[in-house]
Amino acid sequence: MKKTSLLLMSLLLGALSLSAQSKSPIEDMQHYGAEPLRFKSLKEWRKVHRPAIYNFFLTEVYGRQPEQKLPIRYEMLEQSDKALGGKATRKQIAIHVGESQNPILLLIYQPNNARKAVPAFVAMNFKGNHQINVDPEIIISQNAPKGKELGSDPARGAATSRWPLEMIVDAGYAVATIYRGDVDPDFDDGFQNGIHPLFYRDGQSKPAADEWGTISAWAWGLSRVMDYIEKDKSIDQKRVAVVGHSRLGKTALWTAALDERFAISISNDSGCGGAALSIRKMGETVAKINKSFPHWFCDNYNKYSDNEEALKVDQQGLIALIAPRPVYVASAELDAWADPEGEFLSALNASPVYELYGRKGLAIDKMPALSTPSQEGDVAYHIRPGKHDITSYDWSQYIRFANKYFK
Ligand code: GTR
Repeated sequence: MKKTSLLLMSLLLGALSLSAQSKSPIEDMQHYGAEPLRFKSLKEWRKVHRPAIYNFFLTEVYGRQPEQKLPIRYEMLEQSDKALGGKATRKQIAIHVGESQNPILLLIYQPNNARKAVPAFVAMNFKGNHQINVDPEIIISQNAPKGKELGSDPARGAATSRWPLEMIVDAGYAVATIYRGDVDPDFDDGFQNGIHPLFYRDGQSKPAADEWGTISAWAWGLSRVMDYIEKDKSIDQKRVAVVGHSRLGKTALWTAALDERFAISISNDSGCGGAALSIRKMGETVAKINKSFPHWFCDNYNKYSDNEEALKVDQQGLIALIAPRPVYVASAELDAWADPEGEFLSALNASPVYELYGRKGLAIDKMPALSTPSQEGDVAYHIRPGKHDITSYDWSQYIRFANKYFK
């Protein structure tokens, strides 16, 4: 061979291997779309498809959490067994992250007189721990809404209807909650507040395109609650459900996908970027959510704005990642923004993966009538009358479902 053709040949080979290297695993990934996830064997799911789908959500949707670990310290601020009229113990714990002066405040109510460690619902709240109940002892976070909105104390108990604490405690469960703003305030400030900056590498000022947005940060916070529960012998770490409403429902699903210590995941009206299939473009779409909430997902997710067809896997993949652990998806009739049918279809299309584990997925294949929960399978679903909200009806169904596994 002539010298020049040898040179050309090696150039060509070099270019080929370069392009092979730079091709991301996402481009090479199979396109599952929004279809039912049917595979030949559990082995194939675990070896091939699960890792690919996991990587997709990790790097294209919510963003990777940092590998770096910061020292975490739990400080018991207050404890009383006189809560909720004497039926519950209230605990308030400051979760100190690294050098941060801004702790995450964990509030727990758990039944008194339990003979052994109790199961728990872990849930994030929207406006501060003090809004979940009128209990005057609840410590108000320094990050909670201030000024006029709070006044002397008017917001205390403002979200009581979303937190039927007595019903939950009477059913034998603990409730453990943290305020979203203690982990990462819910607005776009270029990731300068909240926990993100604590993890920046030298010279880094915002997360890379595949690194965590706010939902992944909230999920990180919920995992720290689980770390606490592992230390508290009065709560059974093996019987913990993570539950969330709306944006926090998206978070509850992603938290359970990331952290296998959560035994059940419950998505209440989570909609776009949660349980709902994006491909349907009903109600909120990927473009709309990225525009209104540019901080929730990782930067890579912008690729899918008005481009849902390019999503290698839709949100049924997120539910499948939680399998074989039970998942509950719930919708509200008037919540068209969250696309109830899209939420139902995700639950349905994730179900074949549950069957690979020898479990039963969703027990129905058509949307059920209002207030007719399907809880026979390990994937459950209900749609209730009313608007976008989490109500005591929703909670009563979650308790019934959790009882199936925890009691
Ligand atoms: C809406 C948002 C939804 C949902 C909801 C909520 O504004 O479009 O995705 O998360 O907020 O969290 O209540």
